[in-house]
Amino acid sequence: MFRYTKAIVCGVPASLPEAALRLEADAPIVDLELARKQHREYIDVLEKEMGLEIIHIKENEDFPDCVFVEDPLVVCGDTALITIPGHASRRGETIPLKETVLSLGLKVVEMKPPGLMDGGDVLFTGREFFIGLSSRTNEEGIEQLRQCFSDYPVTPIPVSGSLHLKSFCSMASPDVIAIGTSEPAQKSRSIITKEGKFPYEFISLPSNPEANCVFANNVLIHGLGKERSEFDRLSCKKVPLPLPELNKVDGCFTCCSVLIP
Ligand code: CIR
Repeated sequence: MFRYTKAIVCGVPASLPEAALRLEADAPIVDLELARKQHREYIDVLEKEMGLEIIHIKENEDFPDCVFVEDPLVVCGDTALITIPGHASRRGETIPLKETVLSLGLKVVEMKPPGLMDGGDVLFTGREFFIGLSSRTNEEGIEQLRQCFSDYPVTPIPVSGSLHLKSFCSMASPDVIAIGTSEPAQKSRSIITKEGKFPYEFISLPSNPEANCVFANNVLIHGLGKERSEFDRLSCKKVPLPLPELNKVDGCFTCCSVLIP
């Protein structure tokens, strides 16, 4: 579980600060150079700490959100689901990702209209899927994911007040979910507990972005400062990074890579 060999990433386009989508119209402007530096540091950890081979897609200025590769592509086992991203401006991002997964020899399934899905809504626990029913992911998209990964249970979770399900929760270790303390996050926690098919432990984080971390190959990338202790009880190696500058346009750690077993 959570063993991977490769990570697909995409560069940060210069068009991002001006043109990336954002929930808050008056969000502070992204510092492009800082965002690129943090993105390189993140890729370094994927490569050097997690031992992943990096597959780098060149950024495309026509797609200001293209660094967020998690949304157009969901990979589980040997199958890649190319989604139809929920926002029309992001749909063309699927083209290079489809070419990439085909070249890796994965089985490729393409979502069909009226299905819509952003991978940021897809929480895979290693045993089952929880999927955010959000402004980007609809019931038809969830049904197509269910058919695509039919070996696993799929439980929808309504998401409001945040962009995606993983805007406030993510896997911190096998069977351990990091989750925010906001009201929507806590509602989701209760659905995971009541409707999930397997038991999980939870680690509560005071802010939603802090609850988004990446766990792979027994290494955890997270955004908590060194003085914080919430993840101390996990036995994996922990690598703190600054919370991404990209958070200003609703990006977080999971959204900047797609991991391939
Ligand atoms: C968007 O609104 O689509 C981007 N600005 C942010 C996407 C972040 N994706 C993710 O967390 N999976």
